[in-house]
Amino acid sequence: QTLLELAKKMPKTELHLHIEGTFEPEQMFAIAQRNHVALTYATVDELKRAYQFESLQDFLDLYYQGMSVLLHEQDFYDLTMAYLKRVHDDNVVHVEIFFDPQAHLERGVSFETQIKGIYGALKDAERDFGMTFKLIMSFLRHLEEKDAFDTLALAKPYLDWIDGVGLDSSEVGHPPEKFVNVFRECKSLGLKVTAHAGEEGPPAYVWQAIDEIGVDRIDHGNRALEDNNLIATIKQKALTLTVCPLSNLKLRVVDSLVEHPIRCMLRLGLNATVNSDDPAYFGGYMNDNYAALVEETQLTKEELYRLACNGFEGSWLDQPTKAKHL
Ligand code: ES4
Ligand code: ZN
Repeated sequence: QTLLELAKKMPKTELHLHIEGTFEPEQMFAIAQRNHVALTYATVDELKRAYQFESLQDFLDLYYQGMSVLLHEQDFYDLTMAYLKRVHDDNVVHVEIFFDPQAHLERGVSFETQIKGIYGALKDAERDFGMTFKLIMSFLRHLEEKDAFDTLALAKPYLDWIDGVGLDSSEVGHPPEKFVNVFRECKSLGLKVTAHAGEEGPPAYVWQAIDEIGVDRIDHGNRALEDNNLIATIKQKALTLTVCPLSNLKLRVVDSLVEHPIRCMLRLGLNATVNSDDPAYFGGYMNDNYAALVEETQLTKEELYRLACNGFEGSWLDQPTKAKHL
């Protein structure tokens, strides 16, 4: 069996996935039509041609536009279920997915509408596919900390459904320290904490995520490799990095997968994992990310196993459930 076959067949986790980033153009047009809302693009092809990004912000502009057709609980259910079905085929057995409540609240879509749709699909996938899941509410870092506190208040009735909180959107200019107080409150409520750091932002932002926020893991973390003390700290704390190869390529974080830092992270003893981030926009789901690594880098069988194992180890599953998957 080839490495590629092995990569496709092995059980995998997805720890860095924005549910709004799984919105495929075909489904986007279908939901736009049934909700009687207009998209800026006339056809699926025209929309797909716009998926050429020079930076994170380029992508985010389209990402917020795309999700604007999501209005009803059924829309959130359909979006989530389409994704879960798709990655069930990739043998993803555990998912930890982000949603961006503030991006929908500002359009008048209630917290309840969003979470009932998303959670409903997750529960159905658990029943039908044996998939396990965690749900992560992410704060938009381009907004103020006050807005994050308001969102947390809306989430209070649903804390049984929410396992953790994250921090995403435009990184540069919005350092983790901007959100220390709200993350402190989240931790006191028993929520796990993660943050996007070191995707475009400097090592200082990764330091803040660790020292000031006290994250349980780091989303991306690419630029942590610029600082040897930071590498040593991530290793000493055994923090998992949720790395997204095709995302990094599409958003020009790396020029090619040959120079992608993920193998370097493994060599340094860091707990790197493979994830798809926003698969509908970045050209691939879980197995596409693994396939690209196998084909473009000189990935070994040991590294392949290590990446998959790191996914289970870095997940927020309890030990018995992890063991059941392996
Ligand atoms: C995101 Cl790749 C990435 N980075 C930051 N925020 C995001 N939201 C959705 N995808
Ligand atoms: Zn992300």
